[in-house]
Amino acid sequence: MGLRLRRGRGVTRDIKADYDEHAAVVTEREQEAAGVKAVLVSLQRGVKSMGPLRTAASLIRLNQRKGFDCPGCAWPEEPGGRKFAEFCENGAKAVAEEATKRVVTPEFFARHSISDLEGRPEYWLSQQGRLTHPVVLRPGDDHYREISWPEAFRLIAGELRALDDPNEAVFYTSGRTSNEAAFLYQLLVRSFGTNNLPDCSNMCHESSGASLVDSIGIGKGSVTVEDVANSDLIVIAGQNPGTNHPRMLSVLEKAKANGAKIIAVNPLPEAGLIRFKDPQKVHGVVGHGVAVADEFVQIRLGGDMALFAGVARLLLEADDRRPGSVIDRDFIDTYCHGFAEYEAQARAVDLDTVLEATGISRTQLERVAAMVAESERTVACWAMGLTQHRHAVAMISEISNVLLMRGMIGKPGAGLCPVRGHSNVQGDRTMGIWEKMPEEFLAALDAHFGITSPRQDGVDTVDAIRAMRDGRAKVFMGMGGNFALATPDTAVTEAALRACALTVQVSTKLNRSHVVHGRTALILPSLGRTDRDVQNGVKQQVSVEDSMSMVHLSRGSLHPPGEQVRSEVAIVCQLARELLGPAHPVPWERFNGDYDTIRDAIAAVVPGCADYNTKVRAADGFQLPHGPRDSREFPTSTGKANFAVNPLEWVPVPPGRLVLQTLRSHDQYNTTIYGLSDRYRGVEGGRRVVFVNPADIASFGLTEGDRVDLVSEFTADGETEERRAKDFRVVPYSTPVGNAAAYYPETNSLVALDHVAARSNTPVSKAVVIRLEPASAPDDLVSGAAWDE
Ligand SMILES: Nc1nc2c(c(=O)[nH]1)N[C@H]1C(S)=C(S)[C@@H](COP(=O)(O)OP(=O)(O)OC[C@H]3O[C@@H](n4cnc5c(=O)[nH]c(N)nc54)[C@H](O)[C@@H]3O)O[C@H]1N2
Ligand SMILES: Nc1nc2c(c(=O)[nH]1)N[C@H]1C(S)=C(S)[C@@H](COP(=O)(O)OP(=O)(O)OC[C@H]3O[C@@H](n4cnc5c(=O)[nH]c(N)nc54)[C@H](O)[C@@H]3O)O[C@H]1N2
Ligand SMILES: [Mo]
Repeated sequence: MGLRLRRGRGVTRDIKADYDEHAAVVTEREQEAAGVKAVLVSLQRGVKSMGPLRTAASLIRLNQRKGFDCPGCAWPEEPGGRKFAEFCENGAKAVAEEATKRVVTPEFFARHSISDLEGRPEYWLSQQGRLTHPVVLRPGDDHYREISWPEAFRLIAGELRALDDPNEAVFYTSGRTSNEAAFLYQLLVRSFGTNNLPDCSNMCHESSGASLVDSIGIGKGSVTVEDVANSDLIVIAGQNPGTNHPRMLSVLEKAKANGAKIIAVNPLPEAGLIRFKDPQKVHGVVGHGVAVADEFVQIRLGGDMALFAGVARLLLEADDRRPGSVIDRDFIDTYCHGFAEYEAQARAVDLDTVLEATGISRTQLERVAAMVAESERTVACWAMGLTQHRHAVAMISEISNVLLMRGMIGKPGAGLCPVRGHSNVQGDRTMGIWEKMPEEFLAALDAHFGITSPRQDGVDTVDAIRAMRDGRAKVFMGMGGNFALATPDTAVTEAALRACALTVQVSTKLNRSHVVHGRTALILPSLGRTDRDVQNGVKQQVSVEDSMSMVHLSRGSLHPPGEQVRSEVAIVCQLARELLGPAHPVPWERFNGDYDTIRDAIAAVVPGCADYNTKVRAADGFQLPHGPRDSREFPTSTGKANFAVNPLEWVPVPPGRLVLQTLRSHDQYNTTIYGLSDRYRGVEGGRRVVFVNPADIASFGLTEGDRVDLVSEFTADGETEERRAKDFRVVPYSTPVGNAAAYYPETNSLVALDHVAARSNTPVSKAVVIRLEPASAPDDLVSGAAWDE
């Protein structure tokens, strides 16, 4: 088998295996991210779905000061003079997906019954185009049919009023919703009488929030883009920026040009971490790109807590040798709480355990510790590779511990940087989309509007599924997103949604959540980020917050896909009016007609948003206050930054088993599959692949290209449950022995609903114990059987 392995820099492939029909072809994997090819791919995709004029009109305005915010990721735009093309290949794909000229009309639903749509893969569903009309599926009917907006609102209000208790309804939000729509949506839900506001964040950075609130008192990152660019050491753990945050690569390149070193901590040698070509720079186009990572730590899944605990011990020992050279005692004495206890634990960390948990060598551990010790300005970035573990919250706290020891919070060029996913997921939280908003927020909301918000905590995503499964919740409404497919335990979630009396999806595109429906189901078509939003004859703008707490305006400019498509703000206001009646104290009509009035209310209620309308109109918007970052003030229970003391946890691999992570390919946006090309990993034409270390393939008696079922094993209360995902192709890959990887959402069915992170309740999507069995019949509803470009 012509497979060459090079440790540290990943696998170099010279295999070209031609698999049969519904399959993936493994080609040369690309070692460099971005570059000219990325620009070409984005233009091709744009012209294919939008046509040349819409492509030019949209990409010119993407992330520009007078344009719209990219619906891709939450990485900030660079302040000051923005570059002409402030977007990336995957941002352009996200725009092409939304701005497509294809449409899904009532005639489409007349042609395609639910039974027909149920058999269609997710990829096919999303390719049908933008939703243009509100449609309803009545009990017993097999087709969605057109319904007028007023009738749709009456139907929802009727079902909601018929509930015994407002807590029998669940109101989900995905992270693309604007600040204005999010603020009004939570206001509607709380006016109705429940805090049941689960969101995608529950499956995403909830662990970061839970950890950071305890450590530094605020659940948001403590750095700006300038800090990252001016740091001298950047740790990137559990994140694949080349695919998921490509614009971050230009900032990393800038930091490197300023002399920064980069440590990449990842089980996989991801292309963006190894090399990057900035298409905006000539040398990026013609040269060989910049080697991003100076140190690639190929860690075992879930080993990061041990890595940072090991580093902490080595830092303390280095400081013993040269007192005062490593540990920032002034910072610790002035600003921190709990160091003595933490120090005692860190000194006792067993380094052999660290090497076993991480799978790295003693010399590499020492190199990493030395880099951390020598740095004067350290930034630590992370994403789903850390948040979706059972011990995610403690793992992230261990990173904060190391940065606190070195005084790296609230100092230019240094700090904590959870890199958010959805473009406005952070803003939605700021606006009150959370099942347990603090009393301060609820009290301000009540005082401003004269309502009484409920005080009982609501359900998060996992608890919402349990509530629907057990008949405690009967109405589901989704403000964007794809609840059926993004959540864990697909069979359980689907049954839970089907048990509802009513499911309502506010969506731009068709997805699985429209097919997996309650007794009655509604699809309400909404405008997206790129669309022009006109109310009362006046063009409206919305605002969003990025991963670094910068708030700014976004103005869509494209012609909407149909006359009937309404903005999320309008949908919320009109539903509220119907549900809550004309006597309700909130001025819903006024909000609907002029978004400036919503921003005035946000200014009165949301902390840090005073004078919102003015500040958000500044050229680059404004930055929300952040005590630790701005003035080393830590609003925690102790009033200081807290060292966290947690028992060391990691993820051992049971004999004969693999630990599987579920992750994104280069050609998808969460559950939306753009295409079947995971270019950087060298997989083309299919998605049902499982990446396995060649030594494991050999030890299981398998060979490359074999077809297997993935059978997950989850043990709770002494009982082991099994779940099966059928027919995956084995691909040899540079992943640690015992660790495997496969794509989300094809593998969500393997994640047990009860397998969640301690304290954040986030599904454990990055450590699923599986065994491989010979493949049974295929069962592929996500990516489809064949790829016919
Ligand atoms: N194009 C595109 N952009 C996106 C998205 C998309 O789907 N497509 N999704 C958006 C969203 S909502 C989010 S949250 C982000 C997600 O951004 P990422 O977090 O980058 O997404 P994943 O694909 O889940 O990748 C997880 C990475 O962590 C590594 N990893 C897994 N387990 C571990 C571990 O235990 N330790 C360490 N150190 N590393 C580990 C994996 O190998 C992989 O590189 O991207 C956002 N941007
Ligand atoms: N196994 C596994 N599961 C995971 C993850 C993982 O890594 N592994 N990652 C988790 C993470 S990080 C996240 S964030 C969640 C994502 O969960 P979601 O946010 O629920 O899922 P998306 O796939 O992003 O939602 C896509 C749908 O949103 C709708 N949409 C797009 N834009 C708009 C808009 O502007 N307005 C409205 N109203 N609708 C819009 C479209 O109809 C589209 O079909 O999945 C989680 N699930
Ligand atoms: Mo996410």
